[in-house]
Amino acid sequence: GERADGRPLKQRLLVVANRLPVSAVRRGEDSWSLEISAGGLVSALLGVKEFEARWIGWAGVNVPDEIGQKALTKALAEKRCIPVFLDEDIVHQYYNGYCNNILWPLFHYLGLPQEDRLATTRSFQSQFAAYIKANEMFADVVNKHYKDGDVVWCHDYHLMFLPKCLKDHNKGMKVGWFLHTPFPSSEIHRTLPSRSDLLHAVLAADLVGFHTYDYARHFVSACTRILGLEGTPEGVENQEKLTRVAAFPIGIDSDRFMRALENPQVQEHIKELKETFAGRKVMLGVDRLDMIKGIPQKILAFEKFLEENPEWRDKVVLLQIAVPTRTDVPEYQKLTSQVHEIVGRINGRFGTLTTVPIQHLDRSLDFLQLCALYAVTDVALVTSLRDGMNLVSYEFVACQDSKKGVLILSEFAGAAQSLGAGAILVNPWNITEVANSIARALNMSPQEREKRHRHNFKHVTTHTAQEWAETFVSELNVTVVEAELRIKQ
Ligand code: ADQ
Repeated sequence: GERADGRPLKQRLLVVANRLPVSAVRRGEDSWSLEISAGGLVSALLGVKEFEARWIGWAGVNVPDEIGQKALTKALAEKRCIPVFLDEDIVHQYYNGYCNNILWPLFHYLGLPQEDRLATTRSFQSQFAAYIKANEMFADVVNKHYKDGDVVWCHDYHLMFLPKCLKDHNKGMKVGWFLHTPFPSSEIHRTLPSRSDLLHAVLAADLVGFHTYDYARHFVSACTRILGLEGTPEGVENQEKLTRVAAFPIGIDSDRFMRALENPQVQEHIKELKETFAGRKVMLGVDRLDMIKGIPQKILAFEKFLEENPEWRDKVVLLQIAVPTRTDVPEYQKLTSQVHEIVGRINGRFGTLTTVPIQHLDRSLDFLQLCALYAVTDVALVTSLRDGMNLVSYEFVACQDSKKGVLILSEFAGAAQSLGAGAILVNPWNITEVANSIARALNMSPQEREKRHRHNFKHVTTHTAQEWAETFVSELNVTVVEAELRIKQ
């Protein structure tokens, strides 16, 4: 619907993220099949009724020809998605290179890759140039679709240049930027050769959001120490302009998980899983196979637990579901073999003819299977070395209202700030501490489990993804209005 003045009835929200929430498969010269992938962000925004969301992003495929691009654009329009076309070289340098090989590890405290330590190396500079170019390509698409009154919400470390590109083109655009990863200490950020350019580009936004107060504080410190700007409780003073900086902890669509548990197919899966693991306690890890998730550390802690608690050896199983990601990046290939080697060794050491202590899968599970698995789990193990939030811990809690299992959670996940009182918090680098926590979780009294679960369940069901998205966007609207008032005064 439209108003009399031609503006849409609901405020339009342009959500810009590196990847569109669809997977696209080409079926012919001008035909595509599309599948919506219901990640956290998608379900968050589906629930938001005040806004009419449109998605802008890369469809994850290389489409060099015009016929294919046209057909894909048309197919995506039905899903309210607008594609940004990136060619293979840009994807290699911007996505695999600058985003995943430089910013991702740096923001998770893993440092810069050795060969790129000097800004003078060609690869760093050309990757950074590709990063800016890619961000400009996203901006072009946003500018083409933007209408007065729209809100533009940019997501994540892939698009740190986007706020600047957008504001350079149109000062009046409402632009917000949200980071899904941690923002590291300013001492880490300052090692990045392009540290200042990135900070300035983000500061062009009206509102900058992070999962936790600590990340927001690190960002403000980086701006004051590296750029010499003024930090205030509101954000960062940038000459004539205030950029508002705040924490907006994400959540999940908890109802979607709880509804799924009532689905007959899920009930059937639950029954099968219970039969398969009868007589054993189930421990669960669900992660993208990424170095930040601390998977080797988790498995080594489980080994130590088995070593020290022989009475548990045939009474517990660890199911580790690890979805392969970024398989083009060599570090990720190395991690896969490292994990396989440790799992093989431990299963060789503690397995019997009929059972193994660790079942490791290199794949993702569909939503209904995942829910069933969460529901039958006794102890979930989240041992991220760093993690912006970690939604797996939230999803586990949402599915545990009848079982009341225990969550072991890394203190370096953003979720530790919200689920800390209900979970057993651990330092994932301390293998002994994690092993002891496994023993404690398996032996915990039902009363204590109930009490801890109540705390987390309340949090997860009241701090939802929908509420997160609404809060961010309404805060962005308010921020812009306040800024206009300040200028008029
Ligand atoms: P991720 O690093 O991807 O997200 P996480 O928050 O745990 O981490 O979300 C992963 C999602 O993928 C979950 O919804 C989970 O169910 C799903 N998933 C993971 N492994 C799976 C498997 N084996 N099979 C099926 N599904 C699987 C980034 C940041 C996080 C931050 C989120 C949201 O790194 O810190 O919480 O964004 O901001």
